[in-house]
Amino acid sequence: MEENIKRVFEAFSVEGAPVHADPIKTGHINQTFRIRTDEGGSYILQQINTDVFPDPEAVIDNKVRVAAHINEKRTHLSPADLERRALRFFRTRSGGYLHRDDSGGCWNLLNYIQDSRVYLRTPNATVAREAGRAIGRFLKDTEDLDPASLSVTIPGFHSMALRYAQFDKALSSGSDERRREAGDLIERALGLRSEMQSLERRISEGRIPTRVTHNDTKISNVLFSEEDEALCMIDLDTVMPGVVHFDFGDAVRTICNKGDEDERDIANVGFDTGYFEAFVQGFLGDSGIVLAPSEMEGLAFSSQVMTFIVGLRMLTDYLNNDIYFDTAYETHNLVRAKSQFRLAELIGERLGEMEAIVSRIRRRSSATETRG
Ligand code: GN1
Ligand code: MG
Repeated sequence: MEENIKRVFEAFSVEGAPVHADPIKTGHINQTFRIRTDEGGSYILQQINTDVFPDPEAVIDNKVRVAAHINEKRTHLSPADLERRALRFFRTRSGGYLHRDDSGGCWNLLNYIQDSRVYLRTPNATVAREAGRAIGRFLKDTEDLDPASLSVTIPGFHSMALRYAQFDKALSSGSDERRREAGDLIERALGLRSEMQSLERRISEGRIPTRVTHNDTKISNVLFSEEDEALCMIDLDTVMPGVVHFDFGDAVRTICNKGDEDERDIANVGFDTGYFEAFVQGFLGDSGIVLAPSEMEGLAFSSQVMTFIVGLRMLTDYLNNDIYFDTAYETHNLVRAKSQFRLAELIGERLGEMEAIVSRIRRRSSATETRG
C-alpha cells in the first residue's frame, strides 16, 4: 500500500497496522479508501477535496455532529447492532477528527460497516422502499438538531439561481467546440430558467421550513445489508441547512432512474413509476417523518428540479473543461448532463401522476397515524 496512505492512517487513534488500502470509486469529488488492518479491522479513510470544500474543518465538524446526534437516538440498540447501523468517526492521535498530511491533504477516518453493500442503480421495489425509509429516517432523526448550528460548507449548493449564474459564466467563456457539442442542452437550459427557479422562489420567501438535510441522497449513499435492509445513510460531507425538497428530489433522481447517471444510450434513461411509489411509501409511510403542509407542496416537482440542477452543474462543468466532477473520458460530463436532462424531462411529463401517488400515500399514512 502507498506510503502516504499508511502514514495518514497511522495518524488516527485506532489499533492495528494497515495492510490493505482499496480505493472506493463511487464518489465524484473526494478520495475514499477502505483500509484493512493486520488485526482484521476495517475502516473508511477519506480525503476531502479542498477545491470543493474550502473549509474542511467545518465539513468534518458537521459530519461528526450529525452522526453523534443520530447515534444518540440508537442507544436502545446492542453495541453490535449499533456498529452496523451507525457512522462513527475516529480521533487523530492529537485529538481532533481531521488529519492534515505533509502536503496539506485533509483526512478523516470512520468505521467500515461489515457485510454491507451499495447500489448504483435500484434493483427492485423493495430496495427503493428501504432507501425511502432510510432517507426519511435521516430527516426525522435530525429534525431536532438546529440547522443554524451547522456550517454552510458550500454556500448556495442547491441554489438554482447560483447554478444558472455559474452556467452563464461558463457559457461565455466556454470553447466554441464544447458550446457546439452541447448546443441542444444549452438551448434547453436557457428555456427552463424561470420554471426551474420556482421552487427556489418559495424557499427564499421563507415559505418552507429549514431543516438539517443530507444534500446528496443518491441511491449509492444508502448502505444496505446483504438482506437488502437499509442500514444507514453514508457520505455526510454535504450535511447542511436545507429543505426537505432537496433530499426527496435528489433521491428520486437516482432511485427511479432505469438507467445510470452517466447513461450513454439515452433510450435506457427511464422513469420507473413503481419505484417512485415504493420510494414514497418508504419515505412518507415507513420512516415516521411528519412533514408540514408547505413541505408536502411541490415534493413531486422537486424530483424534476433536483434532476435538472445536477444536469445543469454537469453541463456547466463540461463548458468549463471538467474542473469539478471526476471524469473518465472526454465527453463524460456532457453524457451525464444529457441523461439528467432527459430524466428531468420524463419526470416533467409524469408530475400529475407522481403528485397523485404522493397524496395517496400521505393520506394513507396519516390515517394510520390517527388510528395508531
Ligand atoms: C457529487 O462526490 P459525490 O458522488 O458524493 C456532488 C453531488 C452530485 C453528485 C452526482 C459536493 O457527489 O452534489 O449530486 O456528485 N457532490 C458535490 O452524482 O458537489
Ligand atoms: Mg457526496
